[in-house]
Amino acid sequence: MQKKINNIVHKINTYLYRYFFKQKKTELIKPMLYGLLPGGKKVRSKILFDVGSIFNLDKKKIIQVAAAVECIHAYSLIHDDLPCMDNDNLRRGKLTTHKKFSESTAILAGNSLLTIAFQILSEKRLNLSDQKKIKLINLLAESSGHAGIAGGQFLDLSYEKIKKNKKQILDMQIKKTGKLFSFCCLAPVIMSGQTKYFNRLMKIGNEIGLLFQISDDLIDLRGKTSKAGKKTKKDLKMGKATLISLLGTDNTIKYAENLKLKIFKNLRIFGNRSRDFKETVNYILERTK
Ligand code: GRG
Repeated sequence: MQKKINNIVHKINTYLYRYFFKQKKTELIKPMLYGLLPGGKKVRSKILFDVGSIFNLDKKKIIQVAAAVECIHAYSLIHDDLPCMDNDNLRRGKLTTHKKFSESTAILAGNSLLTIAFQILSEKRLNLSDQKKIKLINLLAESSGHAGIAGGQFLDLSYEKIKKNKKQILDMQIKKTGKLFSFCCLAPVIMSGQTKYFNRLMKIGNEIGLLFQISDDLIDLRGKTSKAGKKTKKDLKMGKATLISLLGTDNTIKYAENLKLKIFKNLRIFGNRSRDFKETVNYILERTK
């Protein structure tokens, strides 16, 4: 599994370095690249590859879409670490972008990573019909904005130190984390034109996002800063609304195990073609960083 992920990391990093090398040489390139590379597990890209292989898609196209996703993801991490949000000094084992550069630079580098994601998806060299590209761009915009990552982050911050129920926590986490995973499950459906699988993969994507968020919360609770590459044991201190704070650790683990079974059940229709995907789901649940 780690070998497969390393292979994907290498492919995406190479694509992104080359892409950035071709950009106009501006002052923001350095902080953008700092927040983007190296580092990062590239789990979202792995999911894109896994679903891409279910639909037998060309890996070159998947790499380009994955590069766009990693730019959005890096943007969200840079902004998440800002003093006005989670105020963190460490990310991916190094100083956060605003600590390394400055707050305003981190905001602008983040904004530029957001827009470059759409630049990548609208490139001529992404060999898809214009109609498919527009669909991808539309879905990625929807997944990142007020009804997706940004909206989820808003809820996450406004729920601090307030008791929230399960429905509210799940809604916040599906937006904050699930929507980008959902995009990774749906992009290959759009690219392949096999739209009859849209709803099934949207559901799977949201659930994988939830699973990922639960494992992230467990790492925060039990993990070491040195291993995680970011400060752990923060959620409790900040009064974050998580499933762990509501249900307790044991029940949250049970919830996650159930979620995994649901995902596996929904993948059954794809038979052996979903083997890599299932491996990734197990990895998400068992990861320690
Ligand atoms: C609209 C994109 C966008 C951002 C603005 C700041 C913000 C709003 C959203 C924050 C979203 C956020 C940080 C969600 C948490 C998701 C999560 C568990 C991130 C950790 O992902 P990993 O572990 O990170 O995959 P690596 O470093 O491995 O890439």
